[in-house]
Amino acid sequence: MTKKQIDGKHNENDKQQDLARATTPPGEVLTDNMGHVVSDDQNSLKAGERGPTLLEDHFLREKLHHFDHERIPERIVHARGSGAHGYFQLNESLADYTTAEILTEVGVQTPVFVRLSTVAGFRGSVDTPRDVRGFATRFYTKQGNWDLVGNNIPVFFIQDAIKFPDFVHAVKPEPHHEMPQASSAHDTLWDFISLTPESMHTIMWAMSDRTLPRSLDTMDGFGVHTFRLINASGKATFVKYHWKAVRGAHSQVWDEAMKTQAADNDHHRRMMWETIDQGGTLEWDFGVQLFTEEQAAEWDFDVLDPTKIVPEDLVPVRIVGRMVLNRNPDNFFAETEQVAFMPSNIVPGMDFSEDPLLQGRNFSYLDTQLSRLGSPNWQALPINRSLAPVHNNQRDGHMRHEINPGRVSYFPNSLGGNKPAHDPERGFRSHPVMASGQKLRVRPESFSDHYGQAKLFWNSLTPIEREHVCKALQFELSKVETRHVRVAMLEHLEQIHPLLASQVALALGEQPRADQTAKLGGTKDSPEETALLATADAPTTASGGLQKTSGLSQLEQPQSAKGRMVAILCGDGVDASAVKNLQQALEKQGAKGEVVGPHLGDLGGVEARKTISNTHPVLFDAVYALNGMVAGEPLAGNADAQTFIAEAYKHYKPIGAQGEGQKLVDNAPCPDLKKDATLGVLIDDLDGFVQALGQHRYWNRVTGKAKA
Ligand code: HDE
Repeated sequence: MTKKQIDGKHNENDKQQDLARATTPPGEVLTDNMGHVVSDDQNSLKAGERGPTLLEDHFLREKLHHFDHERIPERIVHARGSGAHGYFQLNESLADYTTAEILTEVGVQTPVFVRLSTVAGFRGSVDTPRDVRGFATRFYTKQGNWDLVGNNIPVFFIQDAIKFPDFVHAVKPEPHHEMPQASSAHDTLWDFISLTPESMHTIMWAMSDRTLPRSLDTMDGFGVHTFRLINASGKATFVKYHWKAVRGAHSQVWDEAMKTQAADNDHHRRMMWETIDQGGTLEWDFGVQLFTEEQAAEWDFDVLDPTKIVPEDLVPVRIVGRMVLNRNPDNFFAETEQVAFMPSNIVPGMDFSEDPLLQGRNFSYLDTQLSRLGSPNWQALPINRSLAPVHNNQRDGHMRHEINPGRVSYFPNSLGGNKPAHDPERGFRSHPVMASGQKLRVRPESFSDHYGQAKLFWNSLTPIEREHVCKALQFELSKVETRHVRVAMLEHLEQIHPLLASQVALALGEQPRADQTAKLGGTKDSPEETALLATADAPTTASGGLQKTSGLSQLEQPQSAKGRMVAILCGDGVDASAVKNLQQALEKQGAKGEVVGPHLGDLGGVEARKTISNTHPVLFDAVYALNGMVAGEPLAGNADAQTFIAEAYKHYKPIGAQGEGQKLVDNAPCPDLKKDATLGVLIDDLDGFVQALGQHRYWNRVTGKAKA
């Protein structure tokens, strides 16, 4: 049995079993694609030992033919992604709102495949640029596939699908020189944004910490659009879907994200792979915001507008289930690359809303699969096929896999007993939404407030998060070469908050508004700056009367050490029992300690699997210093190890040290570093260190006093 065997966790209709039918075990003997045993596929057939290759060589031709056609077009957006299998389990029934079995059958584990992606970069780009992340989930339900194709931020840049090609052309690398790769910091994107006021709320999210996730399982997910749920008596309720990271949503800081790209292009993908490979899981709570059409009609924003959230202070998120990812794909191409999500994959008991972005997506995803996967039979690929049986009169096309017996492929028919038959009871029925009116190419007036929720977002962030937004805008806009684009953006920022606009103006060499001239502190991360950004909330509109709301700041997140990676810095002759104690203490909390030594292998009873020079502090959540020697000198004197500590401090990460390790902390080239437990530097305090991991970052290092 391979690892595709049933693990007892999933329901009867197990996708694992289904995929196993398509999985070819490695063979003993080499054959060609028609099953002929091959005697030699390393030398082509030639006329004489040194002669030309013969066209007759059908083995050569077949091998090259297949190779020549191995590539398929990558996704036009979300090209770079990583996938994993798992299950979804409902813990609270939503039967009052829907007939969808996946949302009513408590305790059933439904197989899922999830693909998490960046948006702008190509398939071979990096994992940690500043970018929105795709969060696409396929539920293989008993009623057919349900795809929830969302993002890690709850709003989108445009309000109408017809603008999507323009937006994507603007954000992708510029067409004349194909630069920059996987980055939004360039003229065409900001030109488009500056001319598209509806993008202001989303651009605030894009410039926030949300777009620098620490790992794939420390980001939340959002269905973005308003959908409908339909109950047994045909009543519709509006719903917004949420994924809340069980480990909490946490981010990297910008300097760290940039360095991560250099240290490991595949950092997020590798973390997800290794976590699962080592028996761990990635987990999210599934939540819904439920509200009626009547409630929605009361609010000063339109729930059909995808640039708006429904603030959690208006409608709390009700957690009703959990998703667990626990199995890596067997083959990246067959599963992660060929998976084809579609927002139009919904099941009875659900329906769309009239959100014009969603309506356009329902066309676009179906359409794109044809150019990416090459045939209308892409739905029969193992990763795409439904666990619910498929019967209809669709036939033929390139690469047809099914063999449909009989002569009936039409309806109505008498020759086949009028089958497959319609089933009005079990079948999908659109909710009878009233729709009438003139044909108009317009945007509704109710979509016209573009700054209200941008302000709500700004107000709801903590000072340190505001500072990060401010710095991101300073960085991104300073990369824009065209001055009028930069200036146009300042005018928009002015509408969100004059202080924000002024701070960005200063960095761009523009004149800040006269009453907002307070300078940035001068030094990076200065107390003055943070205090400045703590001031003055903006008045909001389009937010249901709220000034700020919960659910937006990442610093409200749960504190847990689970999944945290700790670098244990040590040298030859390290105190092996100290390493083991630390590792055990970490494991107890679900964290992991990786020994980082001067070389690979044995350090004296402890094995180093990473070295000080082959890894980097940005790849860890915290550092713990112990003792030992490096090339005959004490670890504390090693410059690279000292820098390791300094970098971790600079990125606000917990630092621990024990015994001799303390000297390494003393020697770190970081004048601000204080051995102060309240700043997350814990000396000879193992328990305190493990607890500190839960806090993720010590933002109070910025101010020394101001609270995050
Ligand atoms: Fe997508 N989007 N999108 N998008 N999107 C695609 O579909 C599109 C939008 C999202 O891991 C493409 O199969 C249009 C919003 C994710 O395979 C394409 C519009 C949200 C993924 C496409 C949007 C998303 C895609 C490219 C505006 C969050 C990756 C390949 C009307 C709610 C799925 C593909 C995966 C992928 C079109 C806007 C999320 C071209 C036309 C809003 C997570 O069809």
